[in-house]
Amino acid sequence: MRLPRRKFLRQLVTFAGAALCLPRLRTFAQSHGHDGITTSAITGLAPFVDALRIPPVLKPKTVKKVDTYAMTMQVGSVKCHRDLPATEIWGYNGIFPGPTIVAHKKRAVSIVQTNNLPMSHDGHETGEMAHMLPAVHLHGAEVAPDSDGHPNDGIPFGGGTREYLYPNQQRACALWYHDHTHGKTGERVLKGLAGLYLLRDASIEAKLKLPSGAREVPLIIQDRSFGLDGQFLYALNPPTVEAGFQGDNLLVNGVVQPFMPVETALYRFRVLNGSNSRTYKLALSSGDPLIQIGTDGGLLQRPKTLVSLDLAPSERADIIIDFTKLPLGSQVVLQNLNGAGSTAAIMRFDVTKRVKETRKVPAFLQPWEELAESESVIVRDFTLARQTIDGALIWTINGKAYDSANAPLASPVVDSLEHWNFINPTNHPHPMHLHLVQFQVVNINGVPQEPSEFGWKDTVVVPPASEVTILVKFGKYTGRYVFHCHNLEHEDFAMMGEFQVLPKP
Ligand SMILES: [Cu+2]
Repeated sequence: MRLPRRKFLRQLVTFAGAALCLPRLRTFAQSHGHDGITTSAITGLAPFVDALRIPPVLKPKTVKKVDTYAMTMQVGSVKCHRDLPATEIWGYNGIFPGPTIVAHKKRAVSIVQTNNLPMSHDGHETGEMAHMLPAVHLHGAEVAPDSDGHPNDGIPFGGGTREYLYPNQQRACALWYHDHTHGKTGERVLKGLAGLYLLRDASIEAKLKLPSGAREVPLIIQDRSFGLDGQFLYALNPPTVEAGFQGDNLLVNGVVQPFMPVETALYRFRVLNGSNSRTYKLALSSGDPLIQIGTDGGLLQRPKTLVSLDLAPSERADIIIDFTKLPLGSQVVLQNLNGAGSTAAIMRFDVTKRVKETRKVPAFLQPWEELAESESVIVRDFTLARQTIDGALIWTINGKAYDSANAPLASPVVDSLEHWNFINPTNHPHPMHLHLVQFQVVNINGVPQEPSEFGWKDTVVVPPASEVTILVKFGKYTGRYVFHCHNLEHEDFAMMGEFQVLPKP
């Protein structure tokens, strides 16, 4: 769907104005502070009373050496906490979070997505809003444009389908698939449309003897607020458009502050911040370190031993926690040092069984391939701004609100290197995400960085009043892709642009 700019801006105003008839809105429960926190009607949920759930791994049907899957976007129901009624969700295959896909390097995956979501969720989605068709984006993937979930490539309601083809030629890493409806991403991801996609490379991971099987655990961290009826609260009021939605309950894999029994062993956690706008600072209550072995784009060169780890929306961290030295009965809380009260604790590990651990954290993980800066030819500046247009607050890149009818903001050439400077004069952080590529962080506020310390990234936080420079290598794919802030309310309110990769002249 291509909307002329004026029409798009009108739609934005309508969207902002339409907040009062958004599904599941509970106006009595809304906070109007400036932090974007939506206050639950149900407070004081007891932490650590429900066990961590692990999203099921979907089994592929294999056709001609391509792992093929079929998924259906549909309404489902989930118990997020012992003391909450069931919550209605929108999920891939009707579950929250969606099923995990395990893919293998150099082996393609095809996923046919079917849209059986309700066209009129609560009778209010009419007119232009009803035409916001869901697109599925595999975050972090190097794919052809028609499989990237561009907002123009939405899947029709009423059983429409689209096939996404993922070649999996890139470095192994944890990716995630999620809804990418323009103007509705925040609401639809919050309703549950997100899942993990683990791309493995047996030739590297087996040699490292990393914890595996039941000791490799996905942790999708999200925040939600609940109405008295147990439903997710979501409203686009000025504070949430300003700061992004923040819930006052922390969930892991769809469960409010779960507990997880562990043995005295090493565990590998594939952590994803799947929240709309909340940034976590992870730490262990035991004072033990988090050993980070990977980032968005795969394994680091060497493990990093961290007292705490910051994770912005859509960032992933591959971490090892060593429980070997803890006495039986120990309880270790995974904390959020950025939080307070109900948002200070994420989950708890309970040491319940003594075993002998033979694995060790490898000293070296994989060789680092530094992009050579001297080859970089093009430098582009992107200024991130908060603006008011026609009375509505929106977020822009280089003065432009996203509109797929706009000319691309950048036109790199295949196989070229570019410096992209993100300049953030606002008082909010913006986790900037580029589709298609993994990049390297080379400079922050004029200070050169050691890119290997950051690892391969597809999302980088640009702090308030800061400037971050990344080095990007555009590969073989040509065509139009988006880049945007991954604070989903900022994204929905237009902090998104396109780049068009051109063939060699
Ligand atoms: Cu932002």
